[in-house]
Amino acid sequence: MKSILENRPVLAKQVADVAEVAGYLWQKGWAERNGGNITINITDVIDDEIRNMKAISDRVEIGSCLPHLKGCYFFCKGTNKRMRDLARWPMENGSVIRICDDCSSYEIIADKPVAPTSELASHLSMHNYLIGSGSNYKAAVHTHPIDLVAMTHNPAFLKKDVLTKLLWSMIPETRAFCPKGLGIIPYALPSSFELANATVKELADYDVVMWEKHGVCSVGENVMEAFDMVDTLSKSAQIYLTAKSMGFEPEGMSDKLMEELKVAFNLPK
Ligand code: 2HA
Ligand code: ZN
Repeated sequence: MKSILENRPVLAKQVADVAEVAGYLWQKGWAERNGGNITINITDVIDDEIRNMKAISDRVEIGSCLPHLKGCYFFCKGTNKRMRDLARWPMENGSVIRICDDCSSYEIIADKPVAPTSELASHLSMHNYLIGSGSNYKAAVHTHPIDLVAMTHNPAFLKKDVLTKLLWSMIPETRAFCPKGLGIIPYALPSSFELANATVKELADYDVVMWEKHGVCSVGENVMEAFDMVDTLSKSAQIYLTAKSMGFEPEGMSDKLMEELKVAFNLPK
C-alpha cells in the first residue's frame, strides 16, 4: 500500500524531522522503552486527497471536547511504541489522525492503524490551546530527561521559577533560547486529564513545563524548536550537576548579568 508521504515532500520532511528528534531523544537516554511522545499539527499541509481519505480505524473518543481542533490533522507517535523505532520507521510507529467534526473524537487515516500516544489527552489539549490563543506553534514533545527529572525530586526546586532562575544562570544561552523558563506542574497521574489541564494552564506563561517526577513537555513552531529548548535546559542542568559533583555550589550568573542579557536580547521575562 502507498504511504501518505509519497509525492508529498513537505509532509514527508515534517515526519522526517519527528524521526530525527526521536533518534536524539533515544540517544540522550531520555526515552527508555516507550517513554515520551511527539505530536505535530500537520493541518497546513493537508490536501484534498487526504481530506477525502477513508478512516482505517473506528472513531475513538478523546474524552473531552476540543473546539479548535475540528478538522485538524496530526502525526502522532504510537502508544507503546519506542522512540528508537520511531526514528527508523516513523510510519510503522506513528500515524496520521483526523479530528472528527464533533471535536471530541478522532480516527486514524494513514499509514497503519497505530493507536496514538497514551498522552494524547494532554497533547491534543495543548494543540487546542495553542490554536485558540493564535499561536503558530505546531509541535509538542514529551520526554524524560534524566537531569531535569532528577531535579524535581528536590521540593525546593518545585517552587515557582526557582529552577528557571537556576538553569538560566548556568550559561547565557539558556535564557536566550528558552526565554520563558520552565513551568512546574505538581505530580499527576500520567495520561490523566488532570495532567492535561494543568499543562495547558501553564502554557500561558511557559513553552516548556516539567511534570514533577516524570518528564518535560515542550511546545514550539516545529519539532526541532521544541526539542532544542529541552536540550538547552538539560545542558544547564548538566553544568549544575557537574559543578556539584566537583564538590562546589556553582556561583551562577549574577542578577546584574542576567538583566544585561535580558535587555541585550530583548527577552520577555
Ligand atoms: O508514552 O512517557 O507519559 C509514554 C510516556 C507517558
Ligand atoms: Zn512520560
